[in-house]
Amino acid sequence: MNTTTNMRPFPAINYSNNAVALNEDAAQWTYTELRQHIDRLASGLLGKARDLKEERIAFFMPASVNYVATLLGIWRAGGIAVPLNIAAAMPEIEHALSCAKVTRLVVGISSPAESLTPLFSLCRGLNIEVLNFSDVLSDKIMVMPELDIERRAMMLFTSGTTNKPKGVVSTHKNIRAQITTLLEAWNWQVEDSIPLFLPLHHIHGIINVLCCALWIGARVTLFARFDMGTILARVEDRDYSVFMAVPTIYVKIIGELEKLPEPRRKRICTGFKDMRLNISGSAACPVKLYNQWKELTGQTLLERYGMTEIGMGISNPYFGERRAGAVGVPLPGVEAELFDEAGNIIEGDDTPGEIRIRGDNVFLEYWDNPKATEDSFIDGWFCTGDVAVRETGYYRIMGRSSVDIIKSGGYKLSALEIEGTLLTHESVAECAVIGVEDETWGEAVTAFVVLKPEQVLEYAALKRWCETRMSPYKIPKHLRVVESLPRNAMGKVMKPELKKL
Ligand code: MLC
Ligand code: AMP
Repeated sequence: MNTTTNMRPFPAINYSNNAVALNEDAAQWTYTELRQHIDRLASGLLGKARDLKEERIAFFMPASVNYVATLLGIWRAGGIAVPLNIAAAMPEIEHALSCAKVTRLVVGISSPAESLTPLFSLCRGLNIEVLNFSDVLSDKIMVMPELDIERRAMMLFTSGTTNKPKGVVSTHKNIRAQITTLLEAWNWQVEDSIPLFLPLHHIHGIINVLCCALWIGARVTLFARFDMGTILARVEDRDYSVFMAVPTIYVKIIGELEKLPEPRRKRICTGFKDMRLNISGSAACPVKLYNQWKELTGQTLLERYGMTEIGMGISNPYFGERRAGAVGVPLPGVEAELFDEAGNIIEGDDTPGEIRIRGDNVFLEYWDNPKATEDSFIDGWFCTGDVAVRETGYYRIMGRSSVDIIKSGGYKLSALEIEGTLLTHESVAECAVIGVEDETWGEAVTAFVVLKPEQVLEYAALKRWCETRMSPYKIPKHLRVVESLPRNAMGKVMKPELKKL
């Protein structure tokens, strides 16, 4: 394959298309208009340079046309896009900016300036230039660099079994593979219309929704947050043909539908039924939820499995059986196998093992962390840490090899990172964080704390304390103050024992 292609951000996007690419509030942007916006942003970032040469450019913006232009503009100009979590606390943003060695940060024009003051002073301290989106737009369109497809394109931060999140670096080739497999597997159509309400610092929103839709030429309606009222009203109006969400969102929608008067509930359910596809992913979809959704809307949820490092790996089929509680079969172009503890491939069904993945979809590296990168690959296979079993060829996720990873509402959280922060609380002597099964969140973050002598700690006070130190979704939902933590002979906390409590 010729790898030095005319690798504009999306070679397959038809920018001369006068169809609507993006809806934001009442505004519509055609593909032609979007292209102009991207080119102006890319040109502004380039200035006199011919190529951004993998400069890490961060951006802090809710889902918006400006967000899309920044992401695609950085790709077009040869930079590495670092989308930041707009709900993150300052210490988390500081970690991302300094880990990625970001040199410039683009902020959205609609953000009220005073809320950005802490971010601005943080950037000053880190010597990062802050740019306002509208000031970057250039009227003079520059010649864009020809990019090798193997070049780095994006860095997303993911929590893991380490204290601080790692920067997952994907190349243009990885991103292309992650998109094209889904276009094929899920039968994306140019006529498709999809709402995008997921956070845009993770692949679910970025790749599965935004990039797939734009690549095929479909329409994306952007929401700065999960605005259930407006989204359900649009579903009722038959605005969308595809819907992608995490299980928590389906749980929340069902809760809302149950509160609505019968005629309206029916109209919204028919809106879902008439779509061509409803997808659930990022966390396990319980069989109960799959059945409830089917009963309520007539839609058979398509569940799939993915990870920041690999994009999507395994999916139930678009045509064919979508099995409850299973994530399906490997996607086109993705190699997936189960491995036993001795490192052998498990042939056949019914024996659990670790999912390992190979293919162009698999990321390049953890940024500036060759040790973590090396440790996560064995013989070219990326080791996901997820355990699954095959049943008549379909993969069923059984859990994770680490108790230190929690999935809450689709977000992957590191118990160690949360523990590390809680340990800086003046009243806390020891702590252990686990995920406890929860109908809405999948797992609810629960903190077990041993206090220093003569200290007291109420949940409300701890929550307030956490608010400036971690993203809202990491804040423990439950606090248990205990006399001591159960430890094994090596002194390690026995988290399974805590789960029993
Ligand atoms: C919000 N809250 C959460 C939470 N989200 N608590 C725990 N876990 C979460 N995920 C809390 C807030 O702190 C707040 O608490 C209260 O819930 C209401 O906040 P909200 O912002 O109004 O909630 P809502 O908008 O309903 O958000 C829920 C959600 C959101 C499900 C829409 O969490 C979300 O967008 N999740 C998706 C994450 C995602 O995209 N993951 C994909 C990663 S990529 P309080 O106490 O202040 O009221 C990946 C790979 C793959 O996993 O396979 O896709
Ligand atoms: P992230 O690192 O945020 O990309 O999260 C990836 C993790 O989400 C995977 O390693 C799995 O543990 C989990 N995950 C994603 N999809 C599913 C699914 N359908 N069922 C169970 N777990 C899932």
